[in-house]
Amino acid sequence: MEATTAAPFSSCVTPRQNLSSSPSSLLLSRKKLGSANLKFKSPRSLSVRASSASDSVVTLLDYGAGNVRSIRNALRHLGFSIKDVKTPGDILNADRLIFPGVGAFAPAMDVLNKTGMGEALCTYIENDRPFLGICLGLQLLFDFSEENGPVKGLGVIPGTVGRFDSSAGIRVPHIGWNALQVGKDSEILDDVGSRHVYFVHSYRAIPSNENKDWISSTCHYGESFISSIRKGNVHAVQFHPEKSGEVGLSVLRRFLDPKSPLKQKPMERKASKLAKRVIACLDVRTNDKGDLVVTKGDQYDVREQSNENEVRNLGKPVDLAGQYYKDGADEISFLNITGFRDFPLGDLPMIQVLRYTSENVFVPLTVGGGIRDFTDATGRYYSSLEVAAEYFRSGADKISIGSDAVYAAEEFVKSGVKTGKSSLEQISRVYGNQAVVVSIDPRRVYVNHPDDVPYKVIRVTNPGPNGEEYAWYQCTVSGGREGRPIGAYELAKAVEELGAGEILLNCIDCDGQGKGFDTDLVKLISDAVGIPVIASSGAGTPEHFSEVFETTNASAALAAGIFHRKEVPIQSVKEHLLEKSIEVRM
Ligand code: 1PR
Repeated sequence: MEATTAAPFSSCVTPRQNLSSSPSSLLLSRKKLGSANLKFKSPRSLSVRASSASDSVVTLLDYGAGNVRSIRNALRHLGFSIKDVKTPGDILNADRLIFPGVGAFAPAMDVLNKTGMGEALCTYIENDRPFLGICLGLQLLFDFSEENGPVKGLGVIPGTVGRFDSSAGIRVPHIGWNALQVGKDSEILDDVGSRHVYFVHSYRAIPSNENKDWISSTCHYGESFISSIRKGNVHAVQFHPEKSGEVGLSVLRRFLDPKSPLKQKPMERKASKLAKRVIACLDVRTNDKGDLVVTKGDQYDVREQSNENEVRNLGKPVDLAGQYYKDGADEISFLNITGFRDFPLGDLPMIQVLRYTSENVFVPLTVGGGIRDFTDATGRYYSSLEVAAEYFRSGADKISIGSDAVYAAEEFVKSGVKTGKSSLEQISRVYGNQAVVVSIDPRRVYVNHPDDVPYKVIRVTNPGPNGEEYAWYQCTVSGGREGRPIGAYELAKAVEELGAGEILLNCIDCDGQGKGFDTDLVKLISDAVGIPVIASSGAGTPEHFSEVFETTNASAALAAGIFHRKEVPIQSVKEHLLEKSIEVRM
C-alpha cells in the first residue's frame, strides 16, 4: 500500500545548500523527486537496513542546542557507535538516523533551515529511510508549532503542535511516567506493552483526521495527544526512550535492530495514567578526607554527633545512584550541598559523578548546588548559564537552583518586574522550563495569629510548642544557614512566574526525622502553583508516601535517609502505593 502525505513538503524547502558528500545511490534526492506533493514511498520499497559492516553505527543529528548526552550514553550502552551529522550529506548517507530534538521549536527550525539539514531530513524521510525522532524531533515533523509562534515546521506530517491547556486542571509541563495507548503496528513499541514511559514537555502534537495515518500511539494528559508516529521506517516518539529505563532502551533496540527479540515479560498491572514518582536524593559533598561522599543530615546538619564530628558518609555517589536505578527509582537527584560556597565548576569530582552515573542510569537525573554567576580567584567570570551548561553536558537532564532562586524571587516580589537576568530566567529561556527545578529549603515559623507576619500563614495540623495554631514557612539560603524575608508560598508563586518548571519542596524541620512529610506545607505549595511539586523531607515508612499523595497534590515524593540506610527499599514503597491504588511505575 502506498501512503500519501496529506501535506505538501513546502515548508521543507530551504535555500539549497551544497551537500558536502553525495547522497547514496539508493537515495532519491529531493531535487530528483521534484514535486511538492510527494508520495510517501511504500514502507518496504526503499527500505534498506544497514549492511553488516555498518550494523553497529547510528547517525545522530545533534545541532548543538542542548544535552544529547543521555541518548549517546543509551546508544553506546546498547553496543552502537555514533556518527555525528556534520553536513546535510551525512543525513542523506545515514543507514539509520536518530534526531533527539532539544530546546525550543523556533531556534531548532532556524538551524535546520540555515544549514540545509531540514531539507536533507525531509528527503531522507520521504525516501522511507530508518528514522527516529525524539521529543522535539517528533514535533518538528509537523506543519506548525505554537511555541513562540506560530512557527513553520518541516511539514512532513499535517497538523499543529500546541501548548497543553493548564486551564483543564493539569500541571504543565507534563513531567513523569505516563501510559501509552498503542495503536497499529508500532513495531518499536512492541516491548512497551502496558508500561509507563517518561515524558517531559509543555507542547504536544494534536491528533486529527489529517494525521491519523501517522499515529502509532496516543497518551492521555488532560486530553489525548500524539505520543508516537510511524510510517514505514519513519518513527518518532514524544517520550524519552533514553530516560525510560529498560523499557525505553528496548524501544531504541527495536528501532536499531527490528529483528531483536522482545525482552519484557508481560505486566501484571496495566499502566493507565501519569504515575506518581518516587525519587531518590543524594546529598553530595567532599568529606574532611577530600572524598566525595553521599551524606545525609538531620535538619541539614550532616556531621556525626561524635568527637571527630566528621561528615556522615553513607556511600559512594555513582554506586548508590546505580543501585537506586536498579531498585526502580523514577528519578535521581544529586544535590551538591556545599555548592553555595564552593564554585561547582571547580568541583570536578561532582561533574565526574554525573558523567559516570549517566553512562549506566537511564532515568532522569537532576543536579543542584551552586548554580549562580561566579567570579573565580583569577577574576574569570562564569555566568550561571555556563555552570548549568556544564551540568547538562555532563549528563544532567534538569538542574535545580536553591539560593539564587530565593534572591531572584525576592527581587521579583519587591519590584514586580522580570529582569530576565536571573539564573532561573536565563536557564529556563535557553533550555526550557522543564529543565529547571527550584529547590526550596523552608523552615516552619509558628505564629499566634495569621496577621502576625506579611507572609502566607496557614493553620497547622499540629500546634507549635506554645500551642500556636498558625505557621508560615520561611525560605532559607546557603543550606539552611540564613533565613530570608520571603515565605515558601510567595517564593513558589514567584519562581513559577520566572520560569521554574518544577518545585523540589524540602522542609528543614522534617529533614532526616523519619516522621513523615510536612503535608500542611506540601498541600499549601502544590495548591498554589500549576507546575509539578516534589514533596521532600521526613519520609520514614512507605505509609508516609501514600499519605502525602492522598492528602496533597504532590506529583512526586523524594526520600534520602531511608534509602541510604536500607531501611525501606524503593520497591516496598511502590508496592505499598499500588496497594493503596496509587499509580506508580513498576
Ligand atoms: O543553594 O543553589 O547552592 O543549592 C544547594 C542545594 O543543596 C539545595 O537544593 C539544598 O536543598 C541542598 N542542601 C544544602 N545543604 C544541605 C544540607 O543538608 N546541609 N541538603 C542540603 C538538602 C534536603 C533534601 C533531603 C531531603 C530528604 N537536603 O534534599 O534529601 O530532606 O531527606 P530525608 O528523606 O532523609 O528526610 P544552592
